[in-house]
Amino acid sequence: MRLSRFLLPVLKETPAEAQIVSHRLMLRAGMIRQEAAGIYAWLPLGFRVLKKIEQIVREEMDRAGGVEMLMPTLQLADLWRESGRYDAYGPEMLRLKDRHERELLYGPTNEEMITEIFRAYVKSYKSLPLNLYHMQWKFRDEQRPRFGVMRGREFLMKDAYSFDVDEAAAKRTYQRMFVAYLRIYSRMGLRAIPMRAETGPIGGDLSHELIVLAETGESVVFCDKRVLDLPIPDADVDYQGDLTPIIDQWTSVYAATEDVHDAARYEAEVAEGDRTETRGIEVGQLFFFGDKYSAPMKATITGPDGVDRPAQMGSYGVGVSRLLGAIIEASHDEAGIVWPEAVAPFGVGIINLRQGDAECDAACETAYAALAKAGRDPLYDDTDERGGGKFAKMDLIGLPWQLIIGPKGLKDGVVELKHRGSGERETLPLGEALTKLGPGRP
Ligand code: 5CA
Repeated sequence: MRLSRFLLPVLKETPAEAQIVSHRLMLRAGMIRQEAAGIYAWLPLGFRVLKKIEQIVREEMDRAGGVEMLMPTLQLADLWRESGRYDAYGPEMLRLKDRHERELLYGPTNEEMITEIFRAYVKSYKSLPLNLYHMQWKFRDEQRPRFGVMRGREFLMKDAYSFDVDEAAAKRTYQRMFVAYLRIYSRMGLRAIPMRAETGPIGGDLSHELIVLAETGESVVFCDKRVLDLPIPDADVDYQGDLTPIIDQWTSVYAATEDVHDAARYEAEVAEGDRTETRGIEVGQLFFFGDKYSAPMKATITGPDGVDRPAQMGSYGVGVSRLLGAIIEASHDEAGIVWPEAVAPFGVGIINLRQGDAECDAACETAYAALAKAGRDPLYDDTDERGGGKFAKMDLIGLPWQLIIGPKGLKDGVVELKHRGSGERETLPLGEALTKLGPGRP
């Protein structure tokens, strides 16, 4: 991508309305634009990161046996009357009417709709387990939308819904999602800890929130700091096998949100020096709720014994748009964002220090073509802004690598390569820099 053909409206001033660093940096880096309270347009740079995050979530869901689909944002109120949640949900639900006076709502979550789809098509235990997911915009009319994409009113969620023949099978599905979630966040460079949690309006009696520790988080949490060192399962983890040892390892170390915190247990189980009471960002949540929806909505399954019973269900959410904020909270410095490689909007930024100079332009074009060919997604700053402004902008938007090409260096046959995370710089011939950045390189 050539910057001159892109839309990157970076702000020089710090926006006054933004209280936390991720919100400030997303606005300053031209990633999002507020269209109404808690409602954002995703500008090209932000959109690219959103897509990267979606793709990681998709790959890990598919690996764990998930099947992707897409449900609409608008739902019929009558569907929610079947589960009893239409009245119970309260003012967070955006309710509307169509031209025929039919009552609709903008979905805050999809348990009812997926249960309706399931009961229309699936009747036998032979079709189970089934784990359907989608990535779709949700609307919750939050009382206090704040912190940018962290607590939006419209936000992107990955929500998965599982159906099993009995409770034991449903718990195995829950375990598969537990493991998939460990991998999802770790691939984005985040340490998200599964913590025992309250179930709220989704319901059920077993739930974990995935929490990224951060001072700016909205959740108060208590954990044993040894949980921070537990190993993340490899990509070749056997989802068909017994995952209990992994789950036991993670759940035997104390980690709970404020709502379910057990002070006596905490003090008994956690050594004083390991007690960590802090705040965190909830980037996902797992729920097992049995027949809470399948019983009232009559989503029954014929078991091997010929008896019909409500399917055993769970749901599993990832806050896809919130994750941009969480990643930035965890990875930034005073100059701007420092994207982990896996979610960076572009792989390399090319800075042309003298646009219009034949030699500089030619070297930049060579680099641009080679990096594009190598699949490194270069962003070429081909504007005629001065060097200082280009450096500040590249640091702000946080691409992992910067390739700096100027007339002085080229006279000596060299360019400069800067690693955004460590700040390390290296002066080397262009060819070597391109080899270094080539396919398969970090
Ligand atoms: N149906 C279930 C799981 S599929 C569900 O709705 N779960 S949830 O309410 O916990 O939401 C899932 C995730 O969405 C949360 O963990 C959080 O990361 C994200 N989320 C929830 N509310 C918001 C919000 N207002 N803004 C941004 N992200 C949100």
